[in-house]
Amino acid sequence: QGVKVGVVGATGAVGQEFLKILEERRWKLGDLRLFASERSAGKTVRVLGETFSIEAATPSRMEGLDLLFFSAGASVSRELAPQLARKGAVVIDNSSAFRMDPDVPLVVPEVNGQDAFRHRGIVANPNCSTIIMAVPLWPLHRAAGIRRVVVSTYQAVSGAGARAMAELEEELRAHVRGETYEPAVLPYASAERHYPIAFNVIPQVDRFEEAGYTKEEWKMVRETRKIFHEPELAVTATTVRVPVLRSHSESINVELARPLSAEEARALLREAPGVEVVDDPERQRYPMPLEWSGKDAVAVGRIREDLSRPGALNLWAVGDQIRKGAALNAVQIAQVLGLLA
Ligand code: A2P
Ligand code: 11C
Repeated sequence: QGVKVGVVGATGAVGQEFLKILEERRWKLGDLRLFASERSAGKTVRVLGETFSIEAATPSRMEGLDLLFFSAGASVSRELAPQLARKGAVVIDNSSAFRMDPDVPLVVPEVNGQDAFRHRGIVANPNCSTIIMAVPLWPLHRAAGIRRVVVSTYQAVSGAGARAMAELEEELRAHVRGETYEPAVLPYASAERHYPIAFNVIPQVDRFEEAGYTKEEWKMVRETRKIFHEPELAVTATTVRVPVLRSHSESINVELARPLSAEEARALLREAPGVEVVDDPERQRYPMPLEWSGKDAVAVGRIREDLSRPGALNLWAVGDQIRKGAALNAVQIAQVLGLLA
């Protein structure tokens, strides 16, 4: 008995975090199988006191599993997820492959958990920056109606993968040694030009798309509209990479139809699921990525009225993008569906 779980991309940053959450929660599983690319086949991993062999991800090997977590990139998801869904498995997909597909629910459990039940075998997990913004904005939207959101992100290098983390570290080491280091990963691996991230900020996350917005910026706009069921919601984003290893931060300006005082907003956010208010300027308390890594909640601080515009508020949100921004959100979707309990 017990649910039979597969993790596709088990050697990656999100897959590893997923296994960590499984260990913490100690659910009784019927089976646990770990998949990655052929390069990793045969490697072993210790989970829940047992040794597991990594298997190459092929559909035949995944037959019979009930619940699959995919975090191996959009092309792997596109190739494998629909076949598995057709055979009756539930796939929770962390890639961007199906997020905007009208037949696939895009779910942040604190916001639109009920949408998960409309799945036809695939549920999509949103982009990390979108999740970190959606969790604290939703209670404000419900209480006071959002008119417009202006967000700027401060995104950790781990969002761009293990190679980007190594690049930041190598650049710092080279600097200390008085040497130069030629960047090859950021802003994204296949970009024409690469820039250093140490002692720098790069106002480009992912490739450029229409209207001068990056793909990451469009994700924040389009995914938020879908999750909130507000197809016209006015959202504009500037996404920026900063020399932080883990956890994304976001400066959010939100204009409300019914003005809220900073104190009212703070009270709403204190009650909101998935949010922790860390907001005490007198004691210099506000969320920072260095202390927020590894935590489940999205932390919100610097809550204040925008004195330039009546009815608008400023917030500062920080979330562990590998945890709540990816692995934990996927686990919570499985919990909503009653597949992990
Ligand atoms: P592998 O370690 O074998 O390359 P990250 O996003 O942290 O880079 O992780 C990506 C994850 O996706 C890794 O577990 C990686 O496995 C896996 N992966 C990459 N390509 C494939 C593929 N073609 N089939 C299955 N898993 C893949
Ligand atoms: C980053 N947000 O920080 C990206 C990574 O759509 O799941 C996650 C991409 C995604 O670079």
